[in-house]
Amino acid sequence: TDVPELDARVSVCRACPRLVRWREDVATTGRRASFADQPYWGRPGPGFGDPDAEVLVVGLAPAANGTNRTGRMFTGDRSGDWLYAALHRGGYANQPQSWAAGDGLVLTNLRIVAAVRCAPPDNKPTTAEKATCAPWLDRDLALAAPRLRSVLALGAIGWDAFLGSARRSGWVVPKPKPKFGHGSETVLTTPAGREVRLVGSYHVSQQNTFTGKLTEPMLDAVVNRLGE
Ligand code: DU
Ligand code: SF4
Repeated sequence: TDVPELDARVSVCRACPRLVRWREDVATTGRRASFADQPYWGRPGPGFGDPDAEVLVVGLAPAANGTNRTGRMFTGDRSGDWLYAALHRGGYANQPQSWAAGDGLVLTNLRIVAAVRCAPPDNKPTTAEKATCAPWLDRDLALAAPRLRSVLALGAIGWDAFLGSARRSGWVVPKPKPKFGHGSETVLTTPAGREVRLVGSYHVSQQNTFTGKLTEPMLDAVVNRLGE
């Protein structure tokens, strides 16, 4: 399997009945009024970015009217406005905004994936759904591992998902389990002996950015750690 094939395969996954129903309900009868005239993707969000990336970003899950509408990670929602602006400032994105597929956005040396690939009700996947989706992250990790240098985990769910994936994949993970926080860092070792830096960031969701819990300088600081 290569990265494009993995993205194609995850795009048609139907393993979680509750999430399949939700993603399709939102896409058909549940569209946000301002997007009512648009087609919705209504499927899992595949990874997005540079298939040969040395940097991986691990998000939570697609937003119902964001990725679940546009089919691209963090595209067409407020979270994405923050994330892509920061990636542009950090030199990973050729433009600061992400409107929709076909907008010309190109990521260099960075790929974005998520802990759960289908939009969950209230942005809250269940424990069982996180476990069911984890093998997709494992496959991303396996494909990225030979080149991977650093990982940015957005929120505790992204952090835990990545650590779980690394452990299942035979990586050396520090004990006790590294604690998530904004700016938390730990170093993991792949089975081939490569060191990979994991950096934590508060999630770019509106509940953090609107309240000032996450500021642009805070986000820039963690993005800057990824290339060091
Ligand atoms: O506020 P919002 O941009 O509509 O995002 C809602 C929710 O989904 C928030 O918790 C961030 C998360 N999210 C994500 O993890 N990955 C994405 O691609 C888009 C949003
Ligand atoms: Fe498949 Fe993951 Fe979506 Fe569940 S959340 S249906 S495992 S892609």
